[in-house]
Amino acid sequence: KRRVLSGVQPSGALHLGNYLGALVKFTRLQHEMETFIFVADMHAITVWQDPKLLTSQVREIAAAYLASGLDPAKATIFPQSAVPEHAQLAWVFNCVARLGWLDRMTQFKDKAGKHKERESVGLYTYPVLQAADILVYKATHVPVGEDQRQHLELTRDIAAKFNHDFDVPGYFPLPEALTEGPGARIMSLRDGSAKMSKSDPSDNSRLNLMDDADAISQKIRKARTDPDPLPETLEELKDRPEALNLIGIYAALSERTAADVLAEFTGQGFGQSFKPLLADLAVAKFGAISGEMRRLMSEPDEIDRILAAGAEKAREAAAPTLAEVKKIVGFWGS
Ligand code: AQP
Repeated sequence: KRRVLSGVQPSGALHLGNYLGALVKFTRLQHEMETFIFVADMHAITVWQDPKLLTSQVREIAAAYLASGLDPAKATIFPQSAVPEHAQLAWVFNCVARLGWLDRMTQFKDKAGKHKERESVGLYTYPVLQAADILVYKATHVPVGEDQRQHLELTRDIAAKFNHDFDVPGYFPLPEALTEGPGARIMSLRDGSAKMSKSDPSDNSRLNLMDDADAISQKIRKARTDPDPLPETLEELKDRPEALNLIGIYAALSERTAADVLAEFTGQGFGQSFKPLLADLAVAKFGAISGEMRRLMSEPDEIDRILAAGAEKAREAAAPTLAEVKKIVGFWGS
């Protein structure tokens, strides 16, 4: 049985990378497979979140899901913390995963920087909770951006070790990361070697879904580029990461290939017509989504109703796995 599971953290404003790397794919996949999409509030608190804001941030992510086309009749949409089976399975997986495996996770190293002893334990074990998020539904497909690939490998390692250690061959599926697509890795508008990220201190580095038309146009106008004209082939852009990124964004937003977009602008500089047209594209796309998000956010009860119904369905799907796992592990009363 093919099942999709993915989620986004309510830890700040959603940006173009989240939209193209994740949300667009969720919307497409809901028509192909049984789909579970959660709001990762338990992951969000691995770094400090203001308790007064967290609930509204959860609603905002839910609104972004709905505004970008997720249909609650097709996809199960729910807050992670409303399904305690995630955390319960995560504990078992904490005892399956090895320290050496987690020590290799580059995202932790990037986020923790020089002072890892000051980070929460949760930030370190976050990929183990992620494995539980996925496997508690025995999900087979996980649509994520390229930056999550290593965590997906870890999920597969945990699934395989659990199946082996407890002698239950094939019990957990080895889920597949769906990272392909034009938005797999959107880079910062200020630095073509860094990914576009919620936690980048510079707001000019990213296009937020809720940015207004002026902000979008200004950020694109200021986006770092180089003075050279656009070449004929993508191959010639390989040492020009900022240029390549903008072409990729244009292609993803207009649903064309990067080669096709490049051909249209060959010989021109960025300022001439490329950047103004890219701004128009982004304003049209984001304007429609943020307008719908605002409308949804003005009806929090409606969002809460969708989340509560989703949580109930998700628990129905997760509970049998947890009951089986307890039996497999040998816990009392199972
Ligand atoms: N730049 C990106 N390009 C493509 N996909 C991306 N994703 C994130 N950045 C890019 C994908 O968005 C989904 C949700 O991410 P998350 O909420 O778990 O946050 P994250 O992966 O930690 O990335 P963020 O949003 O930029 O936050 P910070 O600043 O905290 O790192 C995931 O599928 C992710 O791959």
